[in-house]
Amino acid sequence: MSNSGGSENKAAKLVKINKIKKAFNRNFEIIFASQIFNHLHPYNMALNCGIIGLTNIGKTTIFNCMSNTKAEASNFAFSATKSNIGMVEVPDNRLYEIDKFVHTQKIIPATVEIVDLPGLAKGASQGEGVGNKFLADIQQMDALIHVLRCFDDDNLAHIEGSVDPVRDKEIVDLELQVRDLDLVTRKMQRVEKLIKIGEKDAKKALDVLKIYQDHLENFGNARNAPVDKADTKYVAELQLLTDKPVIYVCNVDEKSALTGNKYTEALEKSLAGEETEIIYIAGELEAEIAELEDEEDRIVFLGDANLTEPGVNRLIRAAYSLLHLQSFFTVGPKEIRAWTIRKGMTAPQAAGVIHSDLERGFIRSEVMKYEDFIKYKSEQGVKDAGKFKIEGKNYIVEEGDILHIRFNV
Ligand SMILES: Nc1nc2c(ncn2[C@@H]2O[C@H](COP(=O)(O)OP(=O)(O)O)[C@@H](O)[C@H]2O)c(=O)[nH]1
Ligand SMILES: [Mg+2]
Repeated sequence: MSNSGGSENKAAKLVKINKIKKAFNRNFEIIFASQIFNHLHPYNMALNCGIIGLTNIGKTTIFNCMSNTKAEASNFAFSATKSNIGMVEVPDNRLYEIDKFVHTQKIIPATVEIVDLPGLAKGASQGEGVGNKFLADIQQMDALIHVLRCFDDDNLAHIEGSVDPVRDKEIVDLELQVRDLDLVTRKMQRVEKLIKIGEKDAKKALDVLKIYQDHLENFGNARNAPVDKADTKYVAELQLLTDKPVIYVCNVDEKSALTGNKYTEALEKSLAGEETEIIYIAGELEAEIAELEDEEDRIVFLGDANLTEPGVNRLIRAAYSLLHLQSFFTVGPKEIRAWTIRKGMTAPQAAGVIHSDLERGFIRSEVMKYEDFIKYKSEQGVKDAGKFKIEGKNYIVEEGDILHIRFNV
């Protein structure tokens, strides 16, 4: 990862970090019972994705486009002190494709929870704005959408005085890194005591924690720390903020919706080598389009920007996938519905998402692949082609499976 660390020497960096650390006279080790419950409960799909970024860069604007709710977008620093929460429908054309052959009464898409968090300014950790609450709120998120301002607008002041997404990202990251560093350092102190009393895994734990400590001190995010996957278990319970999966969203001007611009280029360069997703969204344009009542008007406006669908649709799907969620379908004359499961769930577990009775009394599952259903146009067609499968308790459900659960209670 590229950051300002390259030009500063380590001593100067530490002074900077220690200065900020002093401002952190708080105990961050609050563990949210509800979140632990969420992660332990296998069928609770109430995972959420939080929108983070500096203040005044278009977070609420983009949230409103995603959720079609009307949270207040305003250009006052620190105006938003509470989060907006929306259950957002996951756009999925396949539901409508299936409907062409089944003609149902109701189409029900999957949903994912998106949270528009209050904005952050540099030094928020030192009492400005809503910094402390910001960090506590991020703690509760399962994944992050980091929005960056990549548009010019002379009428809209930037809180740092100029448009520079790379700098903005580093400002936000630093706040999170300082808090993570604090947690890692405290854990190291605890582990050192365990080494003294001869606990057998403690030495290894300390070595791994040291890698995280060095990495964070060098402005790295925990998710990119150079440790083996198996060793990430030593920090798992800390729920580090910079370890959460992230998507970057460049809020661009209308002209750059498809191609990006000099700002998105700079950001991409700084992220080179990181496995991450970057999505361009023309926030203001999409907000205007979302206001239009008429579907055809929307298509015309999107077409003018060379878009075939709103950028937020791509963003919602990316967030869904970032949370390791996927959909299976149930299809009938009353409803065609997308259900949310975690990747890797078995057929009975997936059935349990519909209703616990279906899991308890699970006998078997009839499975059609979405592509086969579209190709052969009906259940009978799929059967005739020999593609209709009967699967038992151990079947791992795949993305886009059309399931019919046979059960008996
Ligand atoms: N020119 C321009 N202005 C935008 C864009 N996105 C948001 N804004 C404006 O920026 C201001 C702050 O937006 P808001 O969504 O409240 O930012 P937040 O503080 O990050 O939630 C509002 O006046 C928006 O109308 C954009 O893409 N282009
Ligand atoms: Mg806002």
